[in-house]
Amino acid sequence: MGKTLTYKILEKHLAAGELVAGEPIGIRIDQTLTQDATGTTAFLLFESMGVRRVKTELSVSYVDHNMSQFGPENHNDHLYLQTAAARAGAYHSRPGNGICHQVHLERFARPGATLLGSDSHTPTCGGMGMLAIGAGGMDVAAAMAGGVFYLTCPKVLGVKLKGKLKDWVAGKDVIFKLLGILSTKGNVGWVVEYFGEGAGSLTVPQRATITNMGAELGVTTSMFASDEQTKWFLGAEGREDVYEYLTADEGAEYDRVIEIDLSALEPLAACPSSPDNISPVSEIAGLQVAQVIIGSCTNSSYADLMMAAEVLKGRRTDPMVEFAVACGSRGVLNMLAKNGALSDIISAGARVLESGCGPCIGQGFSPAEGVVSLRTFNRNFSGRSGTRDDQVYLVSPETAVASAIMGRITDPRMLKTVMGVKYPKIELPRRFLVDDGMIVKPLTEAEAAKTKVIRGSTIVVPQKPSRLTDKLTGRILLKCADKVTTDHIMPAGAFLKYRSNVPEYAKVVFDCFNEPEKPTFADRALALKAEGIAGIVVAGESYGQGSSREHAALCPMYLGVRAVIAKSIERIHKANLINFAIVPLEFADVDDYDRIAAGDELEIDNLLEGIEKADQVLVKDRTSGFDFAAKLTLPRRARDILLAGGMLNFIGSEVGKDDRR
Ligand code: MIC
Ligand code: SF4
Repeated sequence: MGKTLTYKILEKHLAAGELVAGEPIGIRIDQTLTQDATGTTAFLLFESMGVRRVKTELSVSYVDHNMSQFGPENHNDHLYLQTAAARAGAYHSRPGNGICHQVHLERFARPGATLLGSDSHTPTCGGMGMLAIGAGGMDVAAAMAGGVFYLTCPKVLGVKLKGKLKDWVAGKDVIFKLLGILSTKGNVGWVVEYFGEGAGSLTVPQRATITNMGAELGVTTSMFASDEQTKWFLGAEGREDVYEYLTADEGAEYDRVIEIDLSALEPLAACPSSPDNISPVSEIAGLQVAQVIIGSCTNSSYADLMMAAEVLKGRRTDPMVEFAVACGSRGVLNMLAKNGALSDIISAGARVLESGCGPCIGQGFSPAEGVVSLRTFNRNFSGRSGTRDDQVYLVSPETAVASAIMGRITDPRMLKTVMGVKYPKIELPRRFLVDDGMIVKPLTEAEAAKTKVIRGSTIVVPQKPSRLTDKLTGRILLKCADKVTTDHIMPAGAFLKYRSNVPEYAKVVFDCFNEPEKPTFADRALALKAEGIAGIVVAGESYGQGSSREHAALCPMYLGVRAVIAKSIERIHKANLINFAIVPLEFADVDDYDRIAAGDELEIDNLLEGIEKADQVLVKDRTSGFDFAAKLTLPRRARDILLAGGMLNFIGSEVGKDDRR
C-alpha cells in the first residue's frame, strides 16, 4: 500500500506511539517558530522549564504582530525577545523583517522536516513539503527544550488538483473552494495533502497561500509535495542545498479524496464574517467598497505584489477607497523598491505599511462603521478588524486590486473585458534579493552566557495553575453559541500590547460579550474566584477555533475558570486548555446544551478519578436539578497533565533541564 507524504514524514519523526489514525503519537520537532504576540509567553515558559539552550535544529523568534509601540510595553517585548533568544541560542528576526510565515518559508523551511510554531498559520511552510503544525506557546516552548510534540495521529484527506488556474484566478481561490466544501467545522484530526498534475503547476508561494489558509479548516496541517517548483524556489532563495525530492507514493491510500479542477475555478470571496462563507465574486460584484488591503501571511509574496503593481501601473485607485499594501517580508519590499514596482503602487494611491501583520490582527486600519472592507487576509471573524459588526470580505490579490481601482467589488476578469487589462505574467528573478541583515544569528554558549536578558516591568512571568480538586463546584459565567473563536475569547488589536502581562490582559477576556454599565466577564469571574467557586464556560460547536493564542486559556485560568463544556472544542485550543489545567468537557448529548443556562451552579464529584480513567463525568446542575454526562475522552498524557495541574507542573519529567536559574 502506497504511503502518503504525511505518514512518510511522521514515520521519520515518530518518538512515541504507533501510526494509527486516531491514536496519540509523539513526534520529534526539527524547527520551531514563535512570534512576538505568543513568543513572550513561550520564552517565559521556556525559561521556567530550566533549560538554557534550545535543543532543536533551529528555532526562530519573530517580531511581526505588534510593532505599533504605543507606550513602553511593545518595545519592552521586543527587547526581551531579542535578548532571550540570544541567550537561548535561537535566531531572532527583528521588527520590520517580515511576517514569520513568509520569512520562514523564504529563509528557513526545508522539505521533509517538522516545524512547530506558536501561530495557527504555521502550516504555511507545508507549501514546500514540510510538516508544519501550529500549537500553543507552551507546546512550542517544550519542543524548544527538546520535548516531543504529542498529537492525534491524523487521517489524511487527499485533494487531487487537476487542470491549471485560468488568468485572474488565484491560489487563494483554491482554498476558498475547499473551505466552501468542508467549512471551518468538523475537520479536527485531519491533514490535507494536495496532489495531482494541477498541484505540480502551482508555485511554492501559491501553495503556501493554500496551506496557510488551510488553518481555517481546523485541520492539523496541509501539505504539498517537494518537487521541481520547490527546487526552483529554494534555488532563487540561494538555498538549493536543503532541497529534497519528496512525494507521496504512487497509489497512496488517502482516507478521503476530493477532486478540484483548477481550470473550472472562478474568483471567490469569503463574505462576512467567517472564512467559510464563500461566494463567487461575480455574485457580490457591484457592492461599494471603502477599504482594500493587500498583505498578511496569506498573500504578500513577491509574485502577489508584482501582479498588483503591474495592474496598478499608470492607474489610480478609486478616491473613495482607502488602499493599503504590506509586503510579507523585507526581502519582497526591497525587491519592489529596486525594480520600481513600489513606485507604481505608491503612485496608484496606496498607503504602504511596514512588513508585518498590521491590520490583519487589528493593528490599525479598523474600517469605518457599516462600510465594506476587502482584504487579502485569512480571517474575517466579526470584530477582528477592530470595528464591531465590521463587513470584512476576504479575497485574492487579483480581486482586491480590481476592486480598489473600480471602487466596487469587481470580478478581476472584468479588468480584461472592460478595460482591456492583460493578466500580468510575472517574470520571477532567477535569484531573489536575499538580505538576512535583520536576522540576528544565535550566539555561542560562551557569548550567550554574557548576554543579559532585558526584562521591562511589563514582562510578567505567568502564574502556574493550582491543582484541580476532586469536587468541582462552579457557576456558568457565560453561555455562548457555535464557532466562538479565540479572537472572541481574547481580543488582540489594541490589547495586543498586554500579551506579556496576564493580570492586565485578563481584564478583556470575552470583551465582545461585555455590556456597557454591567460587570465585565473578568469582574464576575474574579468575584467568584474570591468566593472559592470555579468559573465555567459553556459553548456550542468548534469552540476556540482560529488563533493558537494560549492566552485564551491562560487568562481565563487566571480569572478562575476551571472547566469548559462545549459541543466540540478545536484542537489547538483544547491542548491549551489542558496545558493550563482547565478541564475540556464535551456534551455527551449535544441537546443538553439547551437544558442549562448562564448563572447555573454546576457540580462534578470525583473529578480527579474521572480525569484519571473515565471517558465521561456526571455534571449536576444544582440550579435546575438536571444532571447530564460530559465526555472527557483524552489521551493518557493529557490526563496526566491535567492531574499535575497543567503543563508547567508536569513538563519537568519530560525535558532534561540543563541548568536552573
Ligand atoms: C492570528 O492570525 O490570529 C494570529 C494573531 O496570528 C494568531 C496568533 C496570536 O494570537 O498571537 C494565530 O493565528 O495563531
Ligand atoms: Fe499575522 Fe495575520 Fe498571518 Fe496571523 S494571520 S500571522 S496576524 S498576518
